[in-house]
Amino acid sequence: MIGEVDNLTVATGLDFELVRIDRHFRSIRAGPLNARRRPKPIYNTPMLDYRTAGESHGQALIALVEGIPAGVPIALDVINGELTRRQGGYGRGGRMKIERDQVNILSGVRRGVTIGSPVAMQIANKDFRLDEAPPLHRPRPGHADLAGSLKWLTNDCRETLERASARETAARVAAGALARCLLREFGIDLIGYVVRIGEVVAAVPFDFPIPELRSARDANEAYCPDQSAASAMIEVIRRAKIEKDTVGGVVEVQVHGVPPGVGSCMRWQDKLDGRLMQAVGSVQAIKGVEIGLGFAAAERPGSKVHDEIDFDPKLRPTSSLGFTRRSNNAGGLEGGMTNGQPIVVRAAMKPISTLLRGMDSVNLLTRQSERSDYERSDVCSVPAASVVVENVVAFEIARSFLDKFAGDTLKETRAAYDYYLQSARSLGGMGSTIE
Ligand code: EPS
Repeated sequence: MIGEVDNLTVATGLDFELVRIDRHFRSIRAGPLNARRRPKPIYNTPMLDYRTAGESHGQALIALVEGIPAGVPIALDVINGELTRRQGGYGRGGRMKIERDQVNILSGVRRGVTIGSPVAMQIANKDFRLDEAPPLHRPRPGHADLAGSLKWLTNDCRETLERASARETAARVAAGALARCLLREFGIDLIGYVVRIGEVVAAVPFDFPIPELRSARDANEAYCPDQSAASAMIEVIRRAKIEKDTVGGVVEVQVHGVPPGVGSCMRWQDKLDGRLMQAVGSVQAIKGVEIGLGFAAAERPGSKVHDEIDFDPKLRPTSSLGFTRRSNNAGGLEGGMTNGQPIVVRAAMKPISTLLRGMDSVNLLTRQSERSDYERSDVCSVPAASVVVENVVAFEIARSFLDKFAGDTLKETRAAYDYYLQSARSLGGMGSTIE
């Protein structure tokens, strides 16, 4: 299979192998010579992955992250900071007053740095009463109660709801925040915020620097950078609470600093837009995911959708490599790959399905019509969802980033990244292409 091996030296001073698998599938694996004599198969599963375990009122939530390279400094304050933000936001219920979500790293990290082994993280539940929690027989429309009870052949909705609960998102945030520790080594930064609650829509400029957006977002409990929209959003949530109802909304995530070429158009499984949609669409209560202009692109002619291309040599050091756009309607993704522009993902969250006023339902024991059960819940957790989606997006970016810049160690990943950027910057003009 291996056609040729070239060696070259790049700015980092490391030697590299260009491993040509065959004419059609070419894989460039960068790393110190000898360390990577055998190329990895191209069709391997994504290197970085995670699983979660735990019930809402079980002992703890667990996130198990595999495939993070050795040598990544882990900032506990970053992970715990994201967990604390996830607990907050206007409209949260009583549970968040009980819990103090903090991660306990059980494996994979030594003296604050990853060592290449799986990273197991635990978030203890203070409200641990799984065995004592009462059964629920009147499924809440919109929750997993009925579908899950039918699936697992039970009349007790609790069997399903304990795992279906959005409490699990704490583990996802921990995994995503861990992945951010890798991303920040490469200057990749993210921000998530709320752009809509019910009918209140915020105006958020997409070309603002992240630090400014972040301080505007953190100035209110709606997690929305537009202060006047934030006040109106809080009012909508307050009214919903009085009416014993719930409200949904839309969150948006921007990712800055991702170089071009992350993701791929070669296999549908590797398309980064598809991966983002799957990951974000799997977050509890998310019913729609858009990239860039999203559904609005369908309303416009092509000339008003596609982002025209310019070249500005001054911007060559940035992730755009100098190829600037007059708009970012593609949301940073073309052909399933990053194009160097900020990535923009939006997600629509339905209103929480536990309503204090209840909804019409059926008692699973009697099959008679009754109002649905009430469990302690939130009136609105769209602000919390902005934190969850931000970190879920972070994980997917890190996963695709490592697919391109694979390495057992951060040093190898950095070398692959540097090698790629150096090569990409020399494309065209006076530079040369890689043959
Ligand atoms: C949540 C914990 C849950 C709910 C909420 C999110 O805790 P409890 O059920 O004990 O109140 O507050 O879950 C839901 C809204 C849901 O429908 O499952 C959390 O940690 O985010």
